[in-house]
Amino acid sequence: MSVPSYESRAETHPNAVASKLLRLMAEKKTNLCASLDVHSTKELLELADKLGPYICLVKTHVDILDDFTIEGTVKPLKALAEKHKFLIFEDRKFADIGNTVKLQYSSGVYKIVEWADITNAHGVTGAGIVAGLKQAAEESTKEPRALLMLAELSSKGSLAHGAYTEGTVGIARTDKEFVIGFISQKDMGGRDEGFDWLIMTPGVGLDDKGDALGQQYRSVNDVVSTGSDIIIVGRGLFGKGRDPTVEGERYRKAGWEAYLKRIGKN
Ligand code: 5BU
Repeated sequence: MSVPSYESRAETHPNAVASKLLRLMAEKKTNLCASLDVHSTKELLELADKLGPYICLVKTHVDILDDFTIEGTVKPLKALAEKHKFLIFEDRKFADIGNTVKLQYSSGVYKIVEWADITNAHGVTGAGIVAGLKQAAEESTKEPRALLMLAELSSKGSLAHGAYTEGTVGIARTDKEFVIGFISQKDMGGRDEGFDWLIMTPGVGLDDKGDALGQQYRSVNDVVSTGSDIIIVGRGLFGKGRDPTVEGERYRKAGWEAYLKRIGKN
């Protein structure tokens, strides 16, 4: 079964972040998200600048940074996002009751809601997590915001499968506008019910099979053929002394060719 193109999905998606993302993916011919897990703002910004032309999205874990500040980290990262046309996804993995995640999303040191186009949440605490995060977004910023639910994980022995995954998909159904899709390893359906969920997939690597701490890598072709819309790659782009410019173009090309095959244009 062929799948609609990114362009056509951009036209009809109910969430402005998802539309913008799908549009810039089509323009830049990339479905690559760079996962930049580094210790310093300097490394983060250097990687974002080098990888910028090849990516649609930068994924951050800002609590890894030793020197995070809004002025020093977020402002220049936002400027790079403008320069290269990519969006920002803070991989915060919220997992608490609605009232707590509302506070965690909007306050503290990171104030994620003020700068991250996209963030994500576990379904373990129930649908209140979506409502809490959405309230924070509505009360804190005029910018559009979007949420991904964590339906499946890439790591060995993950408990997120079967009934848990189905339950998480059920939570996503509670808000068609704010929840734009899933972190998962495969398509989660929904199209016949009018949902256009974006599937973003971590655990992607062309050279390694995994790491010593349970990460498992699948190839670009493999994840796109099972329904991934956006491939999330971290160490494959810059680990082990790799050149991010070379690897950025390599993963971009592999992701784009796999996408063309999936939509039946290749
Ligand atoms: P890597 O360097 O490509 O292994 O980094 C993968 C990133 O994706 C890293 O930031 C993880 O926190 C994130 N991740 C993951 O690897 N697997 C998952 O199932 C989820 C997130 Br959810």
